[in-house]
Amino acid sequence: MIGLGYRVVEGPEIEHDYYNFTALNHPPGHPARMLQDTFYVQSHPDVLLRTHTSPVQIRAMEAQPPPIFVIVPGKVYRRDSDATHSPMFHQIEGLAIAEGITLADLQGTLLALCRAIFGEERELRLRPHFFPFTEPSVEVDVSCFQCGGTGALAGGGRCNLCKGQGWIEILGAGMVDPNVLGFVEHHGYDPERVQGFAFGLGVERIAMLRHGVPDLRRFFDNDVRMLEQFH
Ligand code: 2NM
Repeated sequence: MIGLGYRVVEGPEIEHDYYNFTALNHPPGHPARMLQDTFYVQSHPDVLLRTHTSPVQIRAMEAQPPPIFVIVPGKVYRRDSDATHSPMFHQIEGLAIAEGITLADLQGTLLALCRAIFGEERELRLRPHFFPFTEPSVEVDVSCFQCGGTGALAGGGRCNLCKGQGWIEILGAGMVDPNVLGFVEHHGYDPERVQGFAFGLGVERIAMLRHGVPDLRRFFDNDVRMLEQFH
């Protein structure tokens, strides 16, 4: 992403409701705001542990007028715990805002990112989805790097990684909703003049896929025998 002209930005893990939800176009009753999903600070009902790294992108836009190209890695927190969900995990989100940015730019950028992670032979598939902060929104699949996208293994059996589908879901993305830009309009983001895309991926999920790790919790046990396998 540095090679594509992005700058790495970090921000606070303890956030205000405004940056985590309101400025990201989550209406007042949105389910992600509920106590079951979000860790709130008991004495300060508007203060929470960030549930995604997107609030940093609002802060980045407040600090710099467009054009902006930023990539945001960091810890995020959700009230969820099983083999594929940890109450703390890591996300990487990207944001590109300028005049004339289109969904085609999003596709090319994600293709470069996904080929850098999973190999130069990979292809992408975009499926329609919904996120509060992007319109349109997509979920993105990469062609399976174990079976080459065929869904079948050399021996004749069904590929276990992609379950015979040939595709694996790796991230969410979309064109930033003009409502989001409206919250930073007074910092130079005129929704009638600039537009752009955003995307987000779960770091542990990608690492599990790439390295065949069966349980997400192994990343956080601090057992050096687990970590030493990946020199
Ligand atoms: C995702 C999927 C789609 C996203 C949107 C924004 C912002 F701040 F521009 F509105 N940041 N990140 C985004 C969009 C994140 O993660 C799955």
